[in-house]
Amino acid sequence: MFDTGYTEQITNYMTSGYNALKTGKQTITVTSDGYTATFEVTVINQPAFALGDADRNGKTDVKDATLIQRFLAEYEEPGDDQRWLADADGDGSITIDDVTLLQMYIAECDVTLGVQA
Ligand SMILES: [Ca+2]
Ligand SMILES: [Ca+2]
Repeated sequence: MFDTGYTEQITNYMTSGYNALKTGKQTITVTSDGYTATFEVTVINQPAFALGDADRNGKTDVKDATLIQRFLAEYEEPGDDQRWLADADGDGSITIDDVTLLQMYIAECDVTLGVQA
């Protein structure tokens, strides 16, 4: 990356990488006319539900772990916010690791949601 000092107002652009439901640092990519620029932003608004609360009932418990297993088994399709809520370790995808981490969290093991074990 380099900075030419050249500035142009762009109106025809696309952005990607922004997830309003995810707090913390996010990298947004803006694409226009074949040029891309990335910005790092920090989202501080708290989402409506806590990470791991996949069924959005305000509690993080074994029902959430069960629901995430249902997502994994494709019995149920997670909504956009549920994709984030169910991603207990915050690595961007819903896997059995999220179920395991959530179960450990529920069992009051020394784990932190949003951090990969
Ligand atoms: Ca719940
Ligand atoms: Ca995950």
